Amino acid sequence: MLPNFLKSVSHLRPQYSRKLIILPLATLGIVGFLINTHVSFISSNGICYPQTNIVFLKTHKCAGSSIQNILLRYGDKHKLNFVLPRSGNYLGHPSVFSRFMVGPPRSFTFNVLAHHTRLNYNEIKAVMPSNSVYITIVRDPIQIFESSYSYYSFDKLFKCDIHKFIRNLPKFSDRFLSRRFRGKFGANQMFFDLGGDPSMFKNNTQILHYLNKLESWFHLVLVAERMDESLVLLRHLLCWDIDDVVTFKLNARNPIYKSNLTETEKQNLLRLNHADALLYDRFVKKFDKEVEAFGRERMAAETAELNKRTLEWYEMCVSDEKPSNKRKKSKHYFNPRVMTFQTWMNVTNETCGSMTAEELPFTEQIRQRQMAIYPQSFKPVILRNKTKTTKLSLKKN
Ligand SMILES: *[C@@H]1O[C@H](CO)[C@@H](O)[C@H](O)[C@H]1NC(C)=O
Ligand SMILES: *[C@@H]1O[C@H](CO)[C@@H](O)[C@H](O)[C@H]1NC(C)=O
Ligand SMILES: *[C@@H]1O[C@H](CO)[C@@H](O)[C@H](O)[C@H]1NC(C)=O
Ligand SMILES: *[C@@H]1O[C@H](CO)[C@@H](O)[C@H](O)[C@H]1NC(C)=O
Ligand SMILES: CC(=O)N[C@H]1CO[C@H](CO)[C@@H](O)[C@@H]1O
Repeated sequence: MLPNFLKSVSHLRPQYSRKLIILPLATLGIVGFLINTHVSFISSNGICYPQTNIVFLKTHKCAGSSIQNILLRYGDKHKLNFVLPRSGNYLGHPSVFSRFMVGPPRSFTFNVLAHHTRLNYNEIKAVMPSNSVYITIVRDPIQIFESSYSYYSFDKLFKCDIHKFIRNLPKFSDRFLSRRFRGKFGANQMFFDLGGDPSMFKNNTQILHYLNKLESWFHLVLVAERMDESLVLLRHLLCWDIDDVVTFKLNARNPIYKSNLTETEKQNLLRLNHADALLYDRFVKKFDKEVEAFGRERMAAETAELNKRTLEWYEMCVSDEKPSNKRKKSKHYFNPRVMTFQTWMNVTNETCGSMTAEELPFTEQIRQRQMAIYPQSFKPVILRNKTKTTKLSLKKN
């Protein structure tokens, strides 16, 4: 007899063969126990079970595109089901995630959520399997703000360049400083993306309370400045192969647009992004502990191996890096400062294609596949009437 939790696992993952499920049977108990204790899925005899139910909360300007690419690749390869909007690449935001943004999971199971949304933990929990692994990524808030300033044209939002903006910080009203570009982008971006309400930004008690919640929800919080270690921890958490976590760091900011802030300017920006500063500090400390627990030497060996593998793939796949081209009719916010990878014309390896794929076309390809198999996994079509909106098929059950 299969124990109950195993039945639910085999039920949730029809795409995996029996063998894969039986093989780690003896260790599943340990894995099941370790699932809540963060980065140590591998049991003492070295057998672990590949995780296929994953929530990646993609924070803005945190190198999240690299992690997203890894998840899209893996999910595409293993025919997993994605939580996807009917079009585009946003699930809400600035509105927080809601189960009504996607079809109700009944005859199918969602496996991966890897697209931009604003966290509402309970709503995500309502559509994702209960054994999902929750991941997000943080980055130095000064870098995020500086990067956002050029990427999202904050010069228009705040009507001045970043240096003047910082100089005038004490003169600006709270209301002015809480502006968000397109309602989405502004100060304390990570906190905002992770579902924190801007009303909390100045209250330490509330910030710390929310950070405790985040810490209890996420199995692993990656650190953008420490991408190699992050990828190694991610690989072990998910029990994936090394090639699964190779990434070429897509969406990097074009170096010619890098600005140059003084130490004082940085300190002032940190005060503006106070909630994010506390968040970053908390999760970097936690990350340090996890690397420590993983073992420093073991980590050094594994990051070296990953870098070697990444270089091999890069040399095989990438011929050049160029600014991305504006796609006609794209609703996606376009910025010419984003670099993309060009692949060799003579290399046909499919993995090269997916490793260098941009988010939108890759998402579209996955959506088409999933739409053909599980059209009901997408938000039901809404018939719009002049006066009222009718939701179809949501009310059943
Ligand atoms: C901060 O939030 C806590 C808890 O909601 C509240 O008791 C306290 O009065 C707030 N502090 C300030 C300065 O608003
Ligand atoms: C592809 O073309 C490049 C440059 O022309 C060459 O250096 C490389 O070896 C070729 N790769 C393969 C697999 O033929
Ligand atoms: C792509 O390249 C990798 C690494 O060289 C290789 O293991 C894999 O089999 C290739 N895939 C195809 C479809 O040729
Ligand atoms: C639009 O609303 C009117 C009045 O309520 C109704 O008669 C009509 O059937 C509605 N059309 C659609 C397409 O739902
Ligand atoms: C000292 C220095 O390099 N200053 C440069 C900082 O960046 C601005 C533009 O972003 C340049 O105009 C300055 O020369």
